[in-house]
Amino acid sequence: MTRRRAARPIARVFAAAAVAVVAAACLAEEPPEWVRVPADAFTMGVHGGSPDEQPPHSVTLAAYAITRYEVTNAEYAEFCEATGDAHVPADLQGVRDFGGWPARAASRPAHPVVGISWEDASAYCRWRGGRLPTEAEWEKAARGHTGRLWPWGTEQDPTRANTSGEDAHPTTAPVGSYEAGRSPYGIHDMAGNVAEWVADWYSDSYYARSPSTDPPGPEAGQRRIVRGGGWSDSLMVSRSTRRLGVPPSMRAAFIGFRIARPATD
Ligand SMILES: [Ca+2]
Repeated sequence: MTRRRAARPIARVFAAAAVAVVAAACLAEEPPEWVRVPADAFTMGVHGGSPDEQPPHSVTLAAYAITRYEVTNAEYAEFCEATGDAHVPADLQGVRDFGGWPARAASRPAHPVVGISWEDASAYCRWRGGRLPTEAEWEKAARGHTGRLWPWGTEQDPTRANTSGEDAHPTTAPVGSYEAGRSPYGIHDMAGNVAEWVADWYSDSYYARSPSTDPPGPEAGQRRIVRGGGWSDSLMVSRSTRRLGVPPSMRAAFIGFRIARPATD
């Protein structure tokens, strides 16, 4: 984990200039693209996976919307410009080719934002008028109704997602780079690229007692959940049912997020 550094005056000048460039570039962009997921039931969890993925059980969700892509550096830079130092991503100069912030946003605007905590992600979602998806909403958006293991189906195909077994992108890829890896709802990068924060606390026994309608997750816990695996994970870790609990303060180079909100129609 990288600790947030206090910005010195010259660094603040550079930061303001770089953010201004990024923000100017963003003015002409579309707002986040939303995908509506209709109200109905799906199977959550899987036989034969890790113990915390079992038992598979039917879950019915109200209609909701979720963003087609992971939140990008350029989108997150707008948030930083509006909120100052409160939610600046971690400096990742020691991690592969990521570099610091805001230089990272300027050099890789279409890549998913990384180095943000669960609270950073939650605050961003509120700022955009949404929230993090629940764990159930995330899994339904990833695999649909047919019990798929990955968003595209049950075939173990490393060319359909940015994971550790795929060489075109050593770390993150621009969001939406894997057209053939889309979920049944046309949502991108639900396997790989960055693992994604969801709203719920983690409990390894939750599936045995969770409500069958709109499960909100445990009331309390020590870890939050990330889903879908990232660029440094194997394809097996990127399965749509795989659950990972991590400290909510973790600000890692492989964790990002996307936004959800209630359906409006
Ligand atoms: Ca992802």
